Amino acid sequence: MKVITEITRVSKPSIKEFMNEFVYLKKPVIITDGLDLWKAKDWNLEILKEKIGKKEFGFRTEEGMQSAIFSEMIDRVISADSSSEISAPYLRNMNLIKMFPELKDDVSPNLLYMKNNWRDHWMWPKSWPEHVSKDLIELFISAKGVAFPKLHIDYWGMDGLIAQLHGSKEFILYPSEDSPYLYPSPDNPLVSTISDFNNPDFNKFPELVNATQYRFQLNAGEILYNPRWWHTTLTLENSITVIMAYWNRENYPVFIDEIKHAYKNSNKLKTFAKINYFKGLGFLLENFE
Ligand SMILES: O=C(O)CCC(=O)C(=O)O
Ligand SMILES: [Fe+2]
Repeated sequence: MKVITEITRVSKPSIKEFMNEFVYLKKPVIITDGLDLWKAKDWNLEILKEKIGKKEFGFRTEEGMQSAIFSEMIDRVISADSSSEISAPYLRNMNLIKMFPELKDDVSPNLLYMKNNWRDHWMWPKSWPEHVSKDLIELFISAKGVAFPKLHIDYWGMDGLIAQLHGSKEFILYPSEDSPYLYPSPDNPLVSTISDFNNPDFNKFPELVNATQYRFQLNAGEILYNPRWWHTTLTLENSITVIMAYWNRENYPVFIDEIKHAYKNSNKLKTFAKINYFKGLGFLLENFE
């Protein structure tokens, strides 16, 4: 298996450069300084604890949603870093605006690199599909040593803008065309059945030798653009990350396929109307963007 530890890093690219050199070519990139206007770039765990306090909140786990008290969980994350006995769960995929509206001003204005995100167009529906609602910003908080559970490709055909606000993470990426070498699960082709990438079992997964792994660190203040590649993470230092879904002409056909699949058992007429609305919107955006 080829391992590449370099990823292109660019400082304040113009939106045109970002689109032409990365989005349309489906190439990942780290923008080293795109978060200047966000107060969130100065966040740390203590600041979030102070802002949110004892609020009850929900986070996603492999076993389903779990709820907890925010300040207590942050204390657990902080102590997990210095103790080998205490562990803290990955507080992940939290809907920032919905759950923590008090943080909204800190993640405004919209990032420059979200400018051509079709999701943000005024004609994009506000609340459908409901899992990828227009203003969704997902928040992730993790202690050093915590890993994302699976190598995967994101749902809904989305690309991702991943803003590292505090601490650092190691990212492992594989190009989307490496899918044949990554043993996708028979139940879910977007999730790989390989779990250990430090010491992969090449006897069990012989095709993996043909894949190209990109492995690099994402540091505080940086934004990673992931063009719908396979990805997973390991937290290197206590971390706060936000992720925003991104659609444009290059991944829109996959989005349309995914909504067709996801709603295949729903009301046929309504789904048909909605899919056609999205198809029409795609045509307009592609031709008049
Ligand atoms: O751990 C991370 O930052 C990645 C999260 C992710 O890929 C996801 O939620 O889809
Ligand atoms: Fe993901």
